[in-house]
Amino acid sequence: MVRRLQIGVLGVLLLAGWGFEALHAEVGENAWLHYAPLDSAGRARYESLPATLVVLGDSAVLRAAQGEVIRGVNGMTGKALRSGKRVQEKSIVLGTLAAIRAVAPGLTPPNPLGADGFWLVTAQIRGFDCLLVASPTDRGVLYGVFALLSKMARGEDIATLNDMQQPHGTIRWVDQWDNLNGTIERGYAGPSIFFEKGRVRADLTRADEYARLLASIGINGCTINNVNADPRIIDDSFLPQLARIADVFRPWGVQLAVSVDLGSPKVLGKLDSFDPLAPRVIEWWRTRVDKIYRQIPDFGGFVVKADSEGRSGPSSYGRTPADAANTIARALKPHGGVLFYRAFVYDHHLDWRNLKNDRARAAYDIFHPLDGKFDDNVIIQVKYGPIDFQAREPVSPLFGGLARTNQGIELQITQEYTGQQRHLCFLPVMWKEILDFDLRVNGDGTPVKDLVAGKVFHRPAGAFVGVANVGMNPNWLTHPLAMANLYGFGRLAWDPNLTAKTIAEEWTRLTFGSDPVVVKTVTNMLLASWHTYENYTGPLGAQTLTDILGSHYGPGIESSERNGWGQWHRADHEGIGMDRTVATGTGFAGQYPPAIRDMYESLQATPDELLLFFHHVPYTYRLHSGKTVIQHIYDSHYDGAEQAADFMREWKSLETRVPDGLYKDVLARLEYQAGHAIVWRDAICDWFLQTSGIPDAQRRVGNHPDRFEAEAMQLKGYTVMDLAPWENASGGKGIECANASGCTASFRFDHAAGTYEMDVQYFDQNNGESKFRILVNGRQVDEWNANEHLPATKPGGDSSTRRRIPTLALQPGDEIRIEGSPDGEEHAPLDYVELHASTK
Ligand code: GCW
Repeated sequence: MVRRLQIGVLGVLLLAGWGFEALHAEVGENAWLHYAPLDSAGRARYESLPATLVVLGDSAVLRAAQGEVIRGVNGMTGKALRSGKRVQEKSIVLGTLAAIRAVAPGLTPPNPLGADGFWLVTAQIRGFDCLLVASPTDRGVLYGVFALLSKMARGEDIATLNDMQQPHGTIRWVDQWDNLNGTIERGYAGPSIFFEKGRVRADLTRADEYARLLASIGINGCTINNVNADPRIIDDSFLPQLARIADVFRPWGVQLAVSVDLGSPKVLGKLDSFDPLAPRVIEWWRTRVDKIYRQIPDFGGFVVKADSEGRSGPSSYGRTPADAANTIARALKPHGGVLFYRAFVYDHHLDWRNLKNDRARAAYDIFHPLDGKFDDNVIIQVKYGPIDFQAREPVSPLFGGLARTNQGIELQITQEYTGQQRHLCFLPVMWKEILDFDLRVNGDGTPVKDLVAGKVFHRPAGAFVGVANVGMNPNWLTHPLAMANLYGFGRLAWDPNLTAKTIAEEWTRLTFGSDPVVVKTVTNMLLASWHTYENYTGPLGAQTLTDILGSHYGPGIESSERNGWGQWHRADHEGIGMDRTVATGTGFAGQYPPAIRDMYESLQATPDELLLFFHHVPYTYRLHSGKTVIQHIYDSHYDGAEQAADFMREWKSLETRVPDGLYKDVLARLEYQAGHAIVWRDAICDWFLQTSGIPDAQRRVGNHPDRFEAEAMQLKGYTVMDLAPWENASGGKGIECANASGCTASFRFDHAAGTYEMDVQYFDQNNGESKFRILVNGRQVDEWNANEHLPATKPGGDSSTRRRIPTLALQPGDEIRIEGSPDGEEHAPLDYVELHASTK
């Protein structure tokens, strides 16, 4: 049946010159769906692609698929496809298997296909060579179309095709944490694409474009509002507005879902209770859900966050999560809806003095005893680790603790704890480690990817959920390279057996074109970036040592200690780490199946990268690597900061190979990251040096011969300030200017004559736009405004920013003067200047 399409090589010469166009791709709204003109070789490869597109059947989804083929082929090859209803010549044919069987009775896929799966095949229909995109469902046809266009955009040969793909799991959703007022919790890319001022936006263009992007990577559902849910989302007045979003999602096969507040029957329904077992409450949910389905017949379901971080929950009535989940699930059941109940339930008022207390235990302690008590349309949504989206955590033991309950994994695309899209951090590398981790539930062979797809325990459902939080920013996630995370989430939800490298290469090709130098460089940067980020932000599984009580962005090492939130690392003068063993600690390790429990229970068997998650050890403890813990902390932070600087160098090698605007945009972000990585490095190294009293064997920590501290300069108007926490400024101090007319800080250069690279470390708050000028012997060499929107209203680790002057000729005795002009609440704050002999 499978035939080779006659793809000719005509026109190679005619088409030369298209390659240049391909260079002008940009990221923007189209993300990885540019369909930029192919280069001459690419166009030649698809020269004899059929000129006719036949769609068998009619539906909104098939029309979207048809439109996409026309758009894609036109964009890439310049050809305008003719549309037809019957195969009367060589054609591209889209249709369900049933429709295809009607025109070509013998044509069946080699293996059975499930819903959403597709078959791309070259075959003859009525004697004509055809390229078929077939699936049991319209949505599968749409997925097949995107797969075909992706192959073309990446220059794959499609002359002979016989490619069957079936998604690993049935439910592949993204969650958005959008608030009705248009803000997004932990969103770093501008306001909501769905809501504005308490209502659904009048213009849903971006929602439509988003659904298209999601469909292109196989995502079939989207929960549009914050899990910290506003009850009004399912109010009568809101339902027609939700229906409008469902209308723009529908052609792309994306089901609409919303997060609901468990207290809704009381807050919205004005009942005297929200007890999930009270008959009037049960009835309230039933009626509410019926109303929703009357307006949105293909509504996907609800997500519930309850008894967590101040949200109301069944515990108020002595009821269990299963009681609450089932009540709502039973209302959804007749309509085919599902209920996601989040396992992120924990007490944030834990007593930190009790060494047996452990937040990591909460999910398993609460949900494992309820295994088997949840209805079949409930899915327990489990964050990948037992704490909270840290850059390094072990996998949640709950994945192994639900055998008679549906479960899904929750991954975080929005980089809450991984640099907030200001730092490059390609997460599929981490996600792969999690998904491939074998929990050995019944002996070997139970990796997380199979548990959460329902394959191990033969569950009716399983799910991959990614918290995306895209916003109105044209690049969706702001940092152009962060889009690789959204792409990678979808690809892994579809096929968790793909490698991170394959995903990185695919995304790079689709986004930047196929220049091998670009593909190799960007892929390498992506693949290195998570380890790099981990290296400079948190050691050996002790979690991201960030400001846990505020922004979750810059360093804040002690903020996690001595409070009820339970993200303790327990570092003191002697050692660091949380003892989570059964033998002497919190017992968390005992929640894993025996083989895994034994590994984590043993100090020797625990892998270095998770050592401090499971054990409290002295700083002098020797790792498998041979290094002591303290030296590892120093080295990894220096390595991480170096690697971040390397990203900049690598990107610079692409200057002539990527579009100029995009080149500059990414370069500026990488420059910022390299500077902020040093802030992280120094904060963590200085803090551990002071706390442990053990010096760095390489004498780097606390020793900065090229640094000129602002507080040691000659100050006019500027005053010295102490920073809290102290480690977030070099030497614990900085300077600030309270004079509206400005201040100066100056010093005499006393190193050897030469050309230098000068870094000015200042604090860029979001409540003012100070101005800085740099003068050498009275001559201005640089000036800038501190106008970034960092999550900070005061000088500290979130606001600390580097300005680099790449080349500066200096002689001993030169006067270097910094003039700072404050603005608003920002007092032109400065930390230090560093001068390195220029390598240029
Ligand atoms: O990590 C925490 C975030 C909260 C979030 C919560 C959750 C939506 O800091 O902003 O709330 O997790 O996942 O529920």
